[in-house]
Amino acid sequence: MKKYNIESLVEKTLKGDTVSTAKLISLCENSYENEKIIKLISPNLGNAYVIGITGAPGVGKSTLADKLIINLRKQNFKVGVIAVDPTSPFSGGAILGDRIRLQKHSTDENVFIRSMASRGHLGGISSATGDAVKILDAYGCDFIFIETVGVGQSEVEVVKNVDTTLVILIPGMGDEIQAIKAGVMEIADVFVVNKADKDGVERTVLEIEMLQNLGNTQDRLAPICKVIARDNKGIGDLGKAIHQHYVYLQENKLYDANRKKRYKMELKQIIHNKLLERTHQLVKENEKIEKIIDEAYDNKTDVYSIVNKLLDESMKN
Ligand SMILES: Nc1nc2c(ncn2[C@@H]2O[C@H](COP(=O)(O)OP(=O)(O)O)[C@@H](O)[C@H]2O)c(=O)[nH]1
Ligand SMILES: [Mg+2]
Repeated sequence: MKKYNIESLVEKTLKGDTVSTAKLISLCENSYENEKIIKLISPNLGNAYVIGITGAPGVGKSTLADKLIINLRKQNFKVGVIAVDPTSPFSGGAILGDRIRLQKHSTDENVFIRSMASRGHLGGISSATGDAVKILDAYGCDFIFIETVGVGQSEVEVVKNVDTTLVILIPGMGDEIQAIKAGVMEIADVFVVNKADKDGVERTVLEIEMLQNLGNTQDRLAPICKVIARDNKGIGDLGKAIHQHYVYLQENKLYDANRKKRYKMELKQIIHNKLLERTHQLVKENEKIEKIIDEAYDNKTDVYSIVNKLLDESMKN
């Protein structure tokens, strides 16, 4: 791989250079120098407010993000978007649609849009998006949106890494709401019923309320916003609901607490990945391992003693 001057890329990113920012995200995505990159930008992190947008394909996540961005741009905020693309070939059309829909902003240097494949990342998509969020934060974004299809566990992990999670539903999804409730009900900070131009909006709202009342142990009920993203209707109220969630977090000392919790999760994840890497290294085919296996095979030593010895040696390095 080509050699990159990481220091210079970081310096330019901190000054708001878009090309360097995109390059750093790509490098991190490929696990190239990501430790160095994150270390260098760390003193400049923590300013961006991160919003997750999750929901089934086609519910209008991109359309909604687009409208929220327009509002934020009117207030002169700098915005980043990370769209986690499902790699399923069936969603090819949706991905293309996304690009076109969000393209409008591509001439605006205060809107940075980035697509990421949901598979093929060494540390998992949540760590890949985590790094991208940090880089966009360093780049100077005030708000960062992460759009993800709320289906798999890994996507749920992604939205656990945000300040406010929007769960998007549309009318006529009764069964789907039931099906997704387990994973999604508790991560929703704000519910959005999009496509409120269609029949069955009140029913969907009612279904959400029923599920909320069922197992609710939280002291805060996620508000339900009815919007027509396509026609820019209800976006102002949704913006207010997001802001109110931010105020709620601050007033209840949850803003920092949640971020610390996330930091702990990230620590665990990185330790896990590093140990896994080390595990592979430890049992890699080599003379030493073969000798150990021979000894174990001849009952000269037991497996636990071997493991403890290997781990001790490895930790010293
Ligand atoms: N009827 C209606 N269609 C909408 C609305 N919002 C978005 N759409 C359409 O729904 C389709 C999917 O939107 P998209 O934003 O790509 O959904 P995503 O896959 O969740 O990102 C597009 O054809 C949009 O024009 C809405 O409020 N009402
Ligand atoms: Mg989309």
